[in-house]
Amino acid sequence: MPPSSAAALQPAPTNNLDAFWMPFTANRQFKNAPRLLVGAKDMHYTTADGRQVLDGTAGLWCVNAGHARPKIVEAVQRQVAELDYAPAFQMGHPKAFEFAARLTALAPKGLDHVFFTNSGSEAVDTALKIALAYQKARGEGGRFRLIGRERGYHGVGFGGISVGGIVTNRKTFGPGLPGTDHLRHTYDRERNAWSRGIPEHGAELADDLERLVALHDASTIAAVIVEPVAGSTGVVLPPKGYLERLRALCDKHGLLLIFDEVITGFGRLGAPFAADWFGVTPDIMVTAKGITNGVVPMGAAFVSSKIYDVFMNGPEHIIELFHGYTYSAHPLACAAGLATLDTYAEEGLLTRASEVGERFADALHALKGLPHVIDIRNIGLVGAVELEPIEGQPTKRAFSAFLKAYEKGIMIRTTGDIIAMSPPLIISEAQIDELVGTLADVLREID
Ligand code: PXG
Repeated sequence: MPPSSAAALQPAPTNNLDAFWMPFTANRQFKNAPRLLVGAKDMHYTTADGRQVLDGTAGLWCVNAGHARPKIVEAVQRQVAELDYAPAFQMGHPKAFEFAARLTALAPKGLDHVFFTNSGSEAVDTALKIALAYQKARGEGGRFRLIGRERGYHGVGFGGISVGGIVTNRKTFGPGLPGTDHLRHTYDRERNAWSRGIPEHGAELADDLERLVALHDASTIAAVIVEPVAGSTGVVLPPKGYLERLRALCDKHGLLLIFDEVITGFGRLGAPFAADWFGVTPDIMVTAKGITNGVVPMGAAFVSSKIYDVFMNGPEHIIELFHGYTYSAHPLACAAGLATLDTYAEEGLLTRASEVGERFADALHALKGLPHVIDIRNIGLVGAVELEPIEGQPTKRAFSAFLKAYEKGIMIRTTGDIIAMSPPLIISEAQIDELVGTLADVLREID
């Protein structure tokens, strides 16, 4: 064996941080002062230096039932020994069908079919492709446009960044998907600052869709995709009546409405899905994250029968939709997902955010008046604290808050100069106070 191959078989030294190009991370900053997590249980992470850190973000908005929950751990362990993989195309395994049936029983009425993916980004792509294929299949192939919204986040695939509305995620990657356009975002600090729950003003922003219809003509538009509550851009809430109005306009113009519920799905707001919370049902619902409690990667696009039935035509041996992934409905993900649904049901977690949401809101809004804070908003177990940026150095203040918070034993997320919190749905009232109380100390200490 040549010496170079022998060297490649040696275990890498644990202090080699160079090879891993970390996602959405300031790599050089991290590698100079690493923050390594080595364990997790319920509401806490254990760091490499042996500290406990309270998880204020459910990982990345995904560990809704908390960490290392026994049922889920055991289900995955059992599954890997029983059936590790089954081909996803032209073959099936029982848990995929069981999980899809359980999910559609939980989903808002009418969303009766599930297409499995491995991430939110793939679920977004799947939803957009199904929307285009549906319009073509029903003889409306001229409808090729996809409408997103400013400040929307729909993952990082080319479809998702094209309908997404975050400039840093778009500006370096060329023109993206042709035929996309964007509604105006719904953040209006002037009228809605310090909103508790859903903001009062701005339902008329949904009428922006009429502007795009007037510009492009409805006959060229396939679908509109929005997050019911935008998470990644700092918790942007829909004003009262906005989603209802958007639904009505989509119906009026024959456009499909897609809700991206990657963050809002599985109990984050206090109902199983945001569609339930708002009483507005989309034609397609995109999910991921909480679908498996973050334990095994998975995403899913829920689709109405109106859409599915259009495809179930023609000769029976022909594949109806040329789309799918090697790991669609992976056995480990399905096992994790089924155990996750059991855990959610047994502990009432999908409605728990509505029970502790008031306590969370009280704690958060008490931060008003602390240094740098210019807005606070919340819904269910999601909260955002917006800071005044340091002049000429946007994002720096919030990032300092993130570092200081980690030092003090809480995990928060920042985007721009906004601090977001979305703790596991098992958080206790005392832990809410600890999380927000520690954040208050952080805000007093940073520049
Ligand atoms: N849609 C929405 C609404 C999301 O929030 C995705 C799609 C993409 O999912 P995947 O699984 O491909 O990452 C997301 C992901 C944050 C943060 O801190 C948010 C996400 C991911 C990582 C961090 O705001 N959202």
